Formats: sequence, structure tokens, C-alpha cells
Amino acid sequence: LADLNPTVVFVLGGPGSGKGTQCANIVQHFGFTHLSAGDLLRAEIKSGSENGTMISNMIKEGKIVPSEVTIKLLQQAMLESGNNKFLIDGFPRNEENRAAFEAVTKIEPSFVLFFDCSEEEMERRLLSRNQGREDDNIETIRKRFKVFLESSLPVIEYYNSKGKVRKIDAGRPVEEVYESVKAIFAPKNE
Ligand code: UP5
Ligand code: MG
Repeated sequence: LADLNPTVVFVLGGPGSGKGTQCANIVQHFGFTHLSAGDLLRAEIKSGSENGTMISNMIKEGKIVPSEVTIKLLQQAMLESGNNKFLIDGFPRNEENRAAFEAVTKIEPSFVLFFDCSEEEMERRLLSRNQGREDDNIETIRKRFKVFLESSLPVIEYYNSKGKVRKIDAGRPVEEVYESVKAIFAPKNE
């Protein structure tokens, strides 16, 4: 995988901050392949894999699935894509995810897109999503927020200290957020 010399952008932000929505836009204009770690884990449950029950239980509790499981799914999807530009959405979620991905794949992200949004707004969005996600109920949402603050924000802090974070005010309407996103991906004319 490292031989492909892939371009990787980590797309991070709290539950409901709009990672998936904005990634779909970026894919259309900038030729990336979108890999949502959460979507890959949900597909793994559906496929009837032996890890399915464990993954399902962890998602219902808002807990972070062991790195080796998620990294294997990401590596597989990257290889199968035939592309070498990836938006990795919703991963790494803790320090251990980050270190393990780096150690296993030898890939460093070009930068980290961070969707910054208030909990009130994220909660509103998740409760009105209505797509049947097992974790879109108020009990699990509260757990997801807690895990985000305690485990995922430190990863963003780590990349921030390396000057790699591009922070976006994600509390605005979808089109406005995308204008800011586009400015980050568009090639600079000196
Ligand atoms: N919406 C989006 N943008 C909007 C805007 N600007 N204004 C108004 N509405 C907006 O958006 C959520 C909803 O808001 C949608 O209805 C959308 O239309 C609307 P979405 O783009 O889906 O937000 P996103 O940030 O992708 O929210 P998501 O719920 O997917 O985030 P999570 O980080 O919680 O979910 P994820 O799928 O990444 O992970 C789920 C679980 O999987 C985790 O809790 C964890 O248990 C597990 N997991 C791992 O263990 N390891 C991993 O590496 C990844 C996941
Ligand atoms: Mg998502």
C-alpha cells in the first residue's frame, strides 16, 4: 500500500458534524475516494463476518472498535479502489488508532480536515437523520459525544501541534460549509 504513495486526508469532527455529507461533495470535484470507517464497519456487520456481533455491540455503545479491525477494512478498501487519493472519514478516533495506522501502513496524512460544530447542533442533526442507525438515539448520542471529547479531540490536538489541521466552522448550512472546504482543496493560484 505504501508503494502506491497515496494521498490521505483524515476527515474528523464530532458525530453529526457533517463529515459524510461534505466528503460526498469533495469526491465529486476533486477525484478522491471516500472511505468512511463507520460505513466500512457497518458493512462488515451486514456481511455476517465473525466480528459482526462485537462491532455491532461497540457501535451501540459508542465505543471505538479495536484498531486492527478498522485498519484492515481501510487497507482492503484502499487497495480495491484502484485510486491513490483518499478521504478517510471518522478515523483515527483515538491515539491508539492513529499510532497503529501509521505503524501498519507507513502513511502520514497530508492534512486533517476538522469539522467544528456545537453539540446542540450535532444533536439536532443526528436526532432528525432518520436513517435507521442503531446509534442515533439520545442515550448513544451522549456516549458518542463523550468519547469524541475524551479520545478523538486529542488526536486533532496532536495533528494541530504539527500544523496539519484545517479547521472549518461546520455549524453553517451545507453549501456554506462546502465553500470553505473547496477553498482548502482547490489548487492555489500563487
Ligand atoms: N447535515 C450534514 N451537514 C449539515 C449542515 N451543514 N446543516 C444541516 N444539516 C446537516 O450528517 C449528519 C446529519 O446532519 C445528516 O442527516 C445530514 O444530512 C445533516 P453526516 O454528514 O452524516 O455527519 P457525520 O459527521 O458523518 O455523522 P456520523 O453520525 O456519521 O458521525 P460519527 O462520527 O458519529 O459516525 P461514524 O459512522 O463515523 O461512526 C459510528 C460509530 O462507529 C462510532 O461511534 C464507533 O462506535 C464506530 N467507529 C469505530 O469504532 N472506529 C472508527 O474508526 C469509526 C467508527
Ligand atoms: Mg458519517
